[in-house]
Amino acid sequence: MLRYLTAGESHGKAIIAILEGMPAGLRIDLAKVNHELKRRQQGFGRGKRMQIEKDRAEILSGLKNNITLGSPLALLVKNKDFSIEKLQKVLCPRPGHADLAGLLKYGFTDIREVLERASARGTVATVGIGALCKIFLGEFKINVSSRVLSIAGNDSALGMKAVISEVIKSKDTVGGIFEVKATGVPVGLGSYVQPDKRLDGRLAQAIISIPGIKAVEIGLGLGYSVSFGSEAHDAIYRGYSRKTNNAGGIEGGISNGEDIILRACMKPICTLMKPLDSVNIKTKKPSKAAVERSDICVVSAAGVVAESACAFVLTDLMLDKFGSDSLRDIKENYRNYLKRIS
Ligand code: EPS
Repeated sequence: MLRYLTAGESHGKAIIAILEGMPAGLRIDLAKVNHELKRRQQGFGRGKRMQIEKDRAEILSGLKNNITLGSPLALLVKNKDFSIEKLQKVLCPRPGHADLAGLLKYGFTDIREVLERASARGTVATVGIGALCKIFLGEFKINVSSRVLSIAGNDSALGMKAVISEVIKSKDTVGGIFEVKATGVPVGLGSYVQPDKRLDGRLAQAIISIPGIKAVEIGLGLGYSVSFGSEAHDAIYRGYSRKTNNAGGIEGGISNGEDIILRACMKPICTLMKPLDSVNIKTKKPSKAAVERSDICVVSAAGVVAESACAFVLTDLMLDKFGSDSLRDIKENYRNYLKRIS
């Protein structure tokens, strides 16, 4: 089983991740990891923090001569803005953020103690882990990518840019929809035998856990609700080929060999420069919500994070199906499997 744990606060010393279960014998190119971290920092509508940070990973364990040993990989990304001890208290919870629920749950008297860990800065860890998984998947010619489909309902490149520009001027924030696509995925990952083994269930869980993600659909998704069975399902032709992919590459919780396609919706960032009504947690009097440095639109960065979440799930299921100790053995099993189903 592939598993990971992350640690780190937004303005703490570093973001840390430990990945356990990666097989021995995989060459890790750190430049590829750093490339993914850089992609996460980009996109029109990013805030000032991204001009401060230059996210770069160090791998502290699990490698010898850049080859995995099968032991846990520990990844560290240092924060340049390490100001957690100096930052002032936050007293007015931002609607939509973890602020109020987190404060009440843990019994804090300063919202900063919630937001430091709830921050989407933690997605650095997801992307670091995802980058390692993408390197593994690359050995099997599996590729995971993403693209922004719309921002506030605008689906042209010009329209998306224009709406973000407007929102920057009006000091608001905006969300949108992105798509993740995985190509080269073999038939047979995941299973219908238990709910927690279903590929669609695993992907949905991994993606909706990304901060700000409010909906996930696979393939035709919500479109199934307005379609007839005769037009919605992907007919099977000679050589088990398909002319359509409404299923988004998954049938019965198992990859069917077509591209895996899913879409997710990200809500607008909830730190507003023109804040909503809130209540001061000390005085209990009405007040405007806290204003913190933040972003305007991060849909494209969320797409990069979702690629990583998807890469992790696919890697775990590849290891589940083809073995988990040595890359050489896994490749041999993979080749034999492809021969059997061809
Ligand atoms: C982020 C870092 C954060 C925010 C953003 C994502 O930096 P800071 O809070 O110092 O400006 O830019 O976090 C949020 C949107 C959030 O809600 O917490 C990052 O590295 O992605």
